[in-house]
Amino acid sequence: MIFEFDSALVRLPARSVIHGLSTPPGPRPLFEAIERAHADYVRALEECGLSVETLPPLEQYPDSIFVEDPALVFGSAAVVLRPGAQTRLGEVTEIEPVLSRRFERVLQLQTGFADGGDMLLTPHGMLIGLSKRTNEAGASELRGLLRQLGIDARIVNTPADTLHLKSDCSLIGEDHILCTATLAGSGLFDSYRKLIVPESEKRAANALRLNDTLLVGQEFPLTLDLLQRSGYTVRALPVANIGKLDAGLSCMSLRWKAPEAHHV
Ligand code: CIR
Repeated sequence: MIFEFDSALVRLPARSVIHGLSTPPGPRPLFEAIERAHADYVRALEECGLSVETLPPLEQYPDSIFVEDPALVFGSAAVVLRPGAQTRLGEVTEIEPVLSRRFERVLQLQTGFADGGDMLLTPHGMLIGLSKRTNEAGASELRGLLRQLGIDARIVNTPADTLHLKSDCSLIGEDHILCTATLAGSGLFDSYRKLIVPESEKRAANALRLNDTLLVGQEFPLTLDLLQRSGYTVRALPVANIGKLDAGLSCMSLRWKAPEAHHV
């Protein structure tokens, strides 16, 4: 089942996180606030039933707390990506040995660029969003790698004013998408039921479903209310400071369900 998870990797924020990328450059977040938000996030993952491994901070990579971007993980396989921001490409060298220890099979993107934030796994396969960070070369090579893992992928467009595809949408049920009005109008999710976030809460579209719980930014009361009234079990978490770095809840972990052990 697409929402079943029992394991996650996270990386502690480095002090340099306050210099992470943001477009346009806006007010800087506070380190202590990010540290607290990260601790709340890890606790939430654990309370959702995930066993969390915490990687050490990397001062030389301010955005390395956002571990979702340099890799994709599945039950027994992982794909090391090539983040499209120049200051983030080196994160690949840091995450690769970690994944090689944990996953039977690790594939590696060799050309172009692709960020994990542009990858939305659905029951019908992976959507790969072309964006400022994910280009045609990276997307098409990635589609081939995913095919080797038995996963179909479709290359789609990310709205122009958005960092990543998943900044604007999250799969919250097997056929249910939480998304911005722009993405709802794009036709991409015409075969899904859609819950559209209010214009004043666009960043609420990046939510994270883990098992039966939906993690949602606590700064988005209208969206929280809509989700609760739709019957979701919601847990609100602070995102104001990571939001200053264009990030949301999916960005701070890699999540998977470990394959069943084979007994003989
Ligand atoms: C960046 O611009 O790369 C970071 N400041 C934010 C990355 C957010 N990651 C994500 O949405 N998956």
